[in-house]
Order: sequence, then C-alpha cells, then structure tokens
Amino acid sequence: MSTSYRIGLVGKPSVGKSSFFNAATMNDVPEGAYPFTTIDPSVGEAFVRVDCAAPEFDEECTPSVGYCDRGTRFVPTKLVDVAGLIPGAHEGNGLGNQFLTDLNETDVLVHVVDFSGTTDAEGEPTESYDPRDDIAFLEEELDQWYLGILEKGIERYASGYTTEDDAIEEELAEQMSAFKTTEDEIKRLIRRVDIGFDPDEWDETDELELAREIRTATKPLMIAANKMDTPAAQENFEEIANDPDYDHLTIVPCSAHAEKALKSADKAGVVDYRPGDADFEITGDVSAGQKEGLEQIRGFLTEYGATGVQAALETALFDVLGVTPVFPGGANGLGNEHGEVLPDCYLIPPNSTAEAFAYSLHSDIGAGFLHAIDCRTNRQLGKDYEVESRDVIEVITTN
Ligand SMILES: Nc1nc2c(ncn2[C@@H]2O[C@H](COP(=O)(O)OP(=O)(O)OP(=O)(O)O)[C@@H](O)[C@H]2O)c(=O)[nH]1
Ligand SMILES: [Mg+2]
Repeated sequence: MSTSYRIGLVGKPSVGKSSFFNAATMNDVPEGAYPFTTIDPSVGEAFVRVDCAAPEFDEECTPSVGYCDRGTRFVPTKLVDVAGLIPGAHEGNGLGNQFLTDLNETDVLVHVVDFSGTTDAEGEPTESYDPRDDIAFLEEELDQWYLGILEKGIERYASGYTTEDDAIEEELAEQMSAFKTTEDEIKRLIRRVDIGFDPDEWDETDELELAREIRTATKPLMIAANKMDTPAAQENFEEIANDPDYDHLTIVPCSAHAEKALKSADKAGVVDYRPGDADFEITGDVSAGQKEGLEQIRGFLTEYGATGVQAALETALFDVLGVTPVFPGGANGLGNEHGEVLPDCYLIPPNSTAEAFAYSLHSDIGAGFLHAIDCRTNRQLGKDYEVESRDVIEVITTN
C-alpha cells in the first residue's frame, strides 16, 4: 500500500480549474465562461511522470497501476476540482465555506490563476485585471479560514472546558485535526512565530500569524499560470515571473486548453503526443484548419517547453510536497513470482527511511525489517537509510 496523495485545484471562478482537471484526468466535468460552473467537487485520476528504472536493468516493466510510455512511468495520483472561491468566502460570500471543507482532504494545492486578466475578482468577464490581486487574495482567504478554526480552539481552551493539564498545542491540534496536523507540529509552529504558550497573551496579529504558519505547513501551495495561450497572459507572466516580489512562489506557466487539445487529438489517432512532452507528431489526416491549430500549439510548446499541466502536478507533488517515488524491486532480478517486472512505483512521504518504506509496503514487512538492498548496487541499507527519488529497493525481513 502506498500513500495516496490528493492535489487540490483552487482559485476564483472561471480561471480554468475544471478545464485543467479535464485536461489532466480526461474527465468531462462542465467548463464555462461564467462563475460557479462547478458547485460539487470532482475527484479524478491524474498521473505524475517518473523515469522508469527498468531500462537500467535491461528490462521492460509491467505496471500494475498507471502505465509506462517509452521509458516514462505515469503514476496515478488523485486530483480534486472544487468550486471557485471569491473574496469573503470565509464569511459566506459566493458558495461560502463549502469548498473549504472540500479542500480538507487535499495534501497540496495548485492555485490556478487566470493570467490573461480577462476575469474579475468574482470570475465575471473583464479586461486588464491584474493576476497579482488573485495571487494575494487566495492566500488571505485560506488564512482567514484557518484563523476561524484556530480561534475556536483558543476559545475552548480559554473556557476551561478542557482538563487542567491540557496544553494549548494539544487543544489546537485537536481542533485542527482535519488538517492532519499534530501536537508536535503545532508546538514547533508556535515556537517559530515566537508568541509563547499562553493564548491570553496573543493578540489578533499573533493569531493570524500562527494561522498562516499552520496553513502553509499543512496546505503548501504553488501557482499554475493558466490561459498562457493568450498574448495578454504571456505579457503578465513575463512581468510577474521577473518580479523579485514573487520569487518565493513557484509559478508554472500552463495552458489547459493546449493539453486538452493534444490529448484529444492523440486519442483520436491524429497525433502522437505523450503528456508533458515538448513536442508531438502529426500522424493522421488533418484539415488545413486543424493543422494550423496544432502548429500554433507546437509554437507554444517550443516557447514554454510543454503545456504545463504535467509540470504543475509534478511540481506540486515532488517539489512543493517533496514526495519521493520509489520502486519496490528484487536484488536477484526485478520480476516477482507472477512474472511482473517493477509492477509498482510508490509515492512515499518526504525523508522516509528504509524502515518507514517497509511499513508502507505492509505492517508485517515493517515489523520484520532486517535490512534493505539497493537493487542497483546490491548495497545493504540500514533501517535509517533515507530513501531517495527513484530508488529500487528490496526489503529483507525476518519472516
Ligand atoms: N484561453 C484559454 N482559456 C481557458 C483555458 N482554460 C480554461 N479556459 C476558459 O476559461 C473559462 C472558465 O473555465 P472553467 O474550467 O469552467 O473554470 P473554473 O475555474 O472551473 O470555473 P468555476 O467552476 O466557475 O469556478 C472557460 O471559458 C474556459 O474555456 C486555457 O488554458 N486557455
Ligand atoms: Mg469549475
């Protein structure tokens, strides 16, 4: 069993969250140039790319989930498309708090921003809207959401409802359990904000700062600059990507439309396109108009290296969250008893040890852990070895 990660797509209405979702998952949820096209969240299967390890062993892999295309493994992960949020959502504006609840289960967020500037703060059509305003508002909105929950925890604590020897971090960890945080983490974050452990001493700024720390720790976020197929978006991107004020953010340029068009054309047998690639081949009969459209997309790929949809998902999971892909293997040949070769590529939490990896395979394997073997070098690995990206590992157990 490997950990199942969920990537959440967030942003104001009409930025292209559902279009991105459809492009990534080949689903068909409604897309529309009007706010709140999406009301109920959708969960779909997307893929992240990992260089397959099998060719290094002169083998061909047989994936049990996902697929492998010319040496690139496409490993499934969950993608969640939620309703748009507008300023004041935490106070009930727009669809209010519902979408926030839908985000609870996500591990990392892709903030989809309309870089073309053709939608206002509410997602209504406009011109020359500054994408910087979107970047700022979303984080503020999420912070307010966290603050509201944090305040409830502080109130509970102050009311003396909890038992005497409860520490504030215990109360807050319980209050914020939906965000998968722990007492230790809350303690560490309170220390980092440096406000002491007596909530009576905290003012509003302290509380907001703590809420923000907890939010960034439990819902890390990156930005997908969408609608990059338009000149206005390209201009905005040029400016913002070169603005030192935005250096702390990861911004991936993308075109949900281009990705969807290429995948659909591939499915129709008109082009050969591997998701995330910088180029494609026209393999079928196309009309002059289709050819022109495809060549336009090719121009985009040449300029930006890819459509950006794959890149955004992989940046979120591998760079922002630090998830490690690892192949369970065998030191004496990669195949298992069923003749499957490297059937799995697991996504495990950052900084996992060999022992933690063994536990993620099965609790019995973790409990019986003797040592692990690096299948590339046949080197023995101890339980504290920190698993690295694309390691091929066999676990040796007592049983
Ligand atoms: N040019 C361009 N337009 C896009 C792109 N992606 C989405 N759009 C358009 O943007 C509009 C909104 O798209 P949706 O995917 O419905 O946006 P959303 O963020 O899901 O909107 P809500 O569900 O209302 O929150 C539609 O008219 C899309 O065709 C893109 O990559 N390029
Ligand atoms: Mg939508």
